[in-house]
Amino acid sequence: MKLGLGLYRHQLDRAHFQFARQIGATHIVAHLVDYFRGNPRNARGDQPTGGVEGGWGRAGDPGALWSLDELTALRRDIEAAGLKLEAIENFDPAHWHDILLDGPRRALHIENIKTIVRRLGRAGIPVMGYNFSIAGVAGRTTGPYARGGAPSVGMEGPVDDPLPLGMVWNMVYDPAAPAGTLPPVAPGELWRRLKNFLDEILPVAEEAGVRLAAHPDDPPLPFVRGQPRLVHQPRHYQRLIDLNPSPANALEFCIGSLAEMTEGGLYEAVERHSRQRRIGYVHFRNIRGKVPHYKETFIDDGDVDMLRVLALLKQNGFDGVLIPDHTPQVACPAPWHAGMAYAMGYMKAALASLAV
Ligand SMILES: [Mn+2]
Repeated sequence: MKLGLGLYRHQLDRAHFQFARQIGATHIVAHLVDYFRGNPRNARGDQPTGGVEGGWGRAGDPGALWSLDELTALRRDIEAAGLKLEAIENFDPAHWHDILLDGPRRALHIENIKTIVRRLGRAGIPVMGYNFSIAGVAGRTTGPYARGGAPSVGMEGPVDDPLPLGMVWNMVYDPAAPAGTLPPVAPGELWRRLKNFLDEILPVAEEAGVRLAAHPDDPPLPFVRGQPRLVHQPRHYQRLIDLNPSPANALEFCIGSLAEMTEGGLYEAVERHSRQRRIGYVHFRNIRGKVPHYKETFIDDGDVDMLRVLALLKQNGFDGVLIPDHTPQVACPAPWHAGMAYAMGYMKAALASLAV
C-alpha cells in the first residue's frame, strides 16, 4: 500500500508538496474544485463545512474545463517534488450539475465529463474521484469534538432545510436562480441518473485508462436537505458496482463515511471490495458514533479498528493509495499540518507493523 496526502486547490504548491513528501507521502490526491470561494465561514486551513444558505460557496466557471496543460503541469510539479499524482478528487458542480439534476444542459455536461476524463488520461492521472449526490457534503457542524477539545467536524442531527434553486452538491452554480426550492427527487430516479452517467462515461474512462472512483454519501443519511442519497449503507456500494461491470467502475473508499452508516458492516465491505479489486483509493479516517450524531476523531481514537482495516486490505492484496481524508485541527500555529502529520505518522507505523 502507498501513503498519499489530499490537498485542496489552494494548497497545490511546492511548499505543500514538500510537506507531503516530508511526512511520508509518496502520492498526492488533488482537489481542483475551489470549495473556499465566496464563503468566509470556510477557514482555508480546515475542511469546508459552509452553511445552509450558500453551502461551501460558489462553483467554478462553467465554461472553463480543467485544461490538458493545467493537468499536465500539475502532475509535473508534483513529480518534481518526488511524488506521484494519483487522483483528482471531485468534479466541479459548474461542469456537471445537470447530470445530477437531469436538467436541460445534461448532454453538454456529459460531454464536459468525457472531455475531463480524456484529459486526465492524456495527462497521466489514473483516478478521478467523484460523489454523485444532489445535496452533497451538507449538514455538518464544527466543534471541539475530538480528543483534548480539538476542533473537528460532525453532525448534531439531520438537516432537512430544502435545497434552494441554483444550488447543488453544496455549492451555488447559478446565483441568479429564481427564489424557490428544488422539488424532492425519488431515490429510484437518482439511481437511474447514476446508471445513465456510468453507462455513458465508463467506456470513455476505460479507453482513457482512468478509473472513476465513487465516494459514499457524506454524511450517509437516506435524505439530506429533502433529497435522496445513494450510498448511505455499506451494501449500496455493491449496488453501485452492479450498475456497470466495467473495470473502470471503482470506489473512493471512505472508511469514515462507511463507519458512520447505521447498519454496520464496515469490515465486510473492506473485505469484499478489496477482494473484488474495486477500490480506487482509500480515505483512511476514523469517527465516533453513527449518523445523524457522529464526530470525526483522531485516527487512533474512534470506533474503527484501523489496523484491522489495513490487515483486510493487505490480505486481499490492495496496493493502492491511502490518504488521511480529514483530521481534527491540532492546537498549534499550523493546525491542519499537525493534524495531517499525526495521521500520516500513525499510518506509516501501522503499515510497517503489518509489513506492508
Ligand atoms: Mn471521505
